[in-house]
Amino acid sequence: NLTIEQRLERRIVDGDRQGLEDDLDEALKTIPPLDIINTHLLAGMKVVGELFGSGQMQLPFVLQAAETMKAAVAHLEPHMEKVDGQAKGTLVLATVKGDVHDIGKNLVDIILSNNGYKVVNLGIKQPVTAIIEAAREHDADAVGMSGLLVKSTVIMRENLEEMTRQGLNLPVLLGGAALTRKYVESDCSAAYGEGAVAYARDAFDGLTLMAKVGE
Ligand code: B1M
Repeated sequence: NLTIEQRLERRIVDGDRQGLEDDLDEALKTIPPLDIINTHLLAGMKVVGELFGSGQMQLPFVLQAAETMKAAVAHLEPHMEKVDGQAKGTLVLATVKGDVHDIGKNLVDIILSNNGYKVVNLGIKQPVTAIIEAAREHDADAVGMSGLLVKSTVIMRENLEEMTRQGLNLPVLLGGAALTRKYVESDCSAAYGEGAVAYARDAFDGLTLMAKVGE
């Protein structure tokens, strides 16, 4: 007999969407939606990452887990508190070239959007040219890049070099599981000329950093 929290975690690991919404509605009676995501659903995703990494789970099942996670987030989103009013600032957000992972990026979008920021979410596999173009077109206050592959951390650094060459020196937020604070604050900062680069450990960190951009 699992608790509702354990059941939700299991649903992510098993990619089990049958009755997912009923379980989420039950959880919502006592747990705030963001806590459901951060504590229970992400716990399931962590297990999936470990199983996949150790060869105990095959890719199609990882994909099912990701789809279940997305469905859960979509169901919870309307229940989240929103700050109304003028946009506090604009963030152009993308998963970098060659990388399809977007669950974390989309959480950043949801959390910032709900807190009064305008987020231009470009999607996955975005070349730096598209990011620069969108930053100019939308007169962005900051750029956010997400990526989960080790390869993506190199791409991010290259993107920063290209942004410098193109004369874009907006504050940049970098996030994703393969990054470390040290890599962002040393290698990436060094690659970004005049611009400022910050490491966002999670989506709330992203929110805190965006608030600093506006100061
Ligand atoms: Co992939 N995958 N995957 N995968 N996958 C990882 C990343 C991996 C670590 C798994 C493992 O081996 N243990 C591994 C990378 C290894 C490496 O690079 N060294 C890996 C691999 C190898 C791959 C493929 C290459 C597998 C293959 O094809 N053989 C392939 C790559 C495809 C590609 O990108 N070209 C692949 C594919 C997939 C799926 C499509 C099946 C699926 C993604 C579905 C999707 O996103 N739509 C998937 C998944 C689900 C994972 C794991 C299991 C979970 C990722 C996730 O969604 N986590 C992952 C394991 C892991 O991360 N340890 C893994 C939950 C999410 C909320 O966390 O995105 O980290 P995360 O976001 C966090 C923070 O990082 C931060 O905030 C969030 C929390 O609040 N954050 C930001 C993220 N971006 C931010 C931006 C910000 C601020 C904060 O501001 C800009």
